[in-house]
Amino acid sequence: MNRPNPLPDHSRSFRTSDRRRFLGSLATALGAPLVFQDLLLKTGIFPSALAQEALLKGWPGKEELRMLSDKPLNAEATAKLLDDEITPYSRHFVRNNGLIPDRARQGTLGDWSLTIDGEVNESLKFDLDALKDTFSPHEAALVIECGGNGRAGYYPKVGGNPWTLGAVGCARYRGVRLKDVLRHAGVKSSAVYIGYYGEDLTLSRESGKFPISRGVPIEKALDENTMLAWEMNGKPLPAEHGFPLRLICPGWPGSTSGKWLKRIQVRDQIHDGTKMTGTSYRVPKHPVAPGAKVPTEDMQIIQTMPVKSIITHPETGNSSQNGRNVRLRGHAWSGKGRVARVDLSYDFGATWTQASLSNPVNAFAWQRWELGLKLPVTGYYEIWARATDITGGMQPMLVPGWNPKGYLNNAAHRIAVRVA
Ligand SMILES: Nc1nc2c(c(=O)[nH]1)N[C@H]1C(S)=C(S)[C@@H](COP(=O)(O)O)O[C@H]1N2
Ligand SMILES: [Mo]
Repeated sequence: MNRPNPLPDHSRSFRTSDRRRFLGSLATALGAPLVFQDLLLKTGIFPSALAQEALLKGWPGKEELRMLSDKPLNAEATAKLLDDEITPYSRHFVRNNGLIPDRARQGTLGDWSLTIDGEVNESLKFDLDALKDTFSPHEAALVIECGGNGRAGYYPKVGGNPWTLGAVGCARYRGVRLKDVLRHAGVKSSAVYIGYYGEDLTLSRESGKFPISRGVPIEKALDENTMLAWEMNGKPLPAEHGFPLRLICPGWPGSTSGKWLKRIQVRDQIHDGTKMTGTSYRVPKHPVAPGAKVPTEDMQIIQTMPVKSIITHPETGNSSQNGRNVRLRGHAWSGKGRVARVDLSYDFGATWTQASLSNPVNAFAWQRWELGLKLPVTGYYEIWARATDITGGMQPMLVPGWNPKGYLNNAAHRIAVRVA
């Protein structure tokens, strides 16, 4: 049986700063090396005094995030940190499968180029200036959400990073449309899929191996919202997010948005790169019992991400500042297109009130929702938010269908509020 998603859970608000203080005092009490019991903190280079130090301080520039591991770097936001319309760099989650390339760390282009090859009339190579000069610029605010966001809610537990709800962000990107670049090379009628190749190294630095190499069907690659980006929030793409160039396939699992891009291969068959096969980014074709072993041939590639929303204010566990009047806000998004409505409940789903919902600034940006609720009496409340998209897709209240890798948990977000 699936259990309800764990929540108004106050251990969730056990913040990085608290953990640091706790670990700090523990380290002082026991002396290094400290053996971590905390499953949420795992690292490739542990135990070592330096690594402990790095973890306790947080990732430079992203100290507010909850760090799941530092090698590879994996870090997520809390709901409160996602309150901005446009997620700043410091609050945007990071999901790496391998090591950040030296070129990105140094922020120097050197001999970098992007190759387009495969099922095209002419293979092409661009440096960054050539990309900027050849195609018209494209700018958009786009949600990137990891397919495993919410994984920690599945029971029985599944392997992989235990993301809660912060492996999502909506930043503003500048670059070019992928379709313009592909059309320039001339897409052959044999093209069915693209595969990306990045410059990141596997954890063991094996040459010729890629930590991840995924892609999308050619129709998605040619969609007007799919882009190659060299800027995030008005600055060159940061090291962690794919400097100098990344792919963004909005509405699809974050894993399709290749970072540190070097090559896009246009293919006459589905891509077979690292993490395209087996159980990676795949879910059962038919519903399975929790904990079931699913044969590979019964798994299918995840396409669009489901409708979802988050309550970014107030923070769970807080007391209302305004007596029985509580102002709530957050964001909603869907890989299927626009969100049509967001409803909130303070009585465990017995009644619902529709929130006001703004239009997205562009396709695949998240949408702000807001609602003022007057709670009937003082006391403790759970507040639930549930989004519905234009296809009629609606968030489930409980954790949806279990799957072997714990993808696509779009259960409604619930917070606790105390009214004095
Ligand atoms: N080259 C490369 N691209 C990658 C990855 C990676 O490890 N290497 N991780 C993918 C995954 S699983 C996700 S969810 C997104 C995360 O993007 P972000 O770190 O900018 O938030 O990048 C994707 N692109
Ligand atoms: Mo991901």
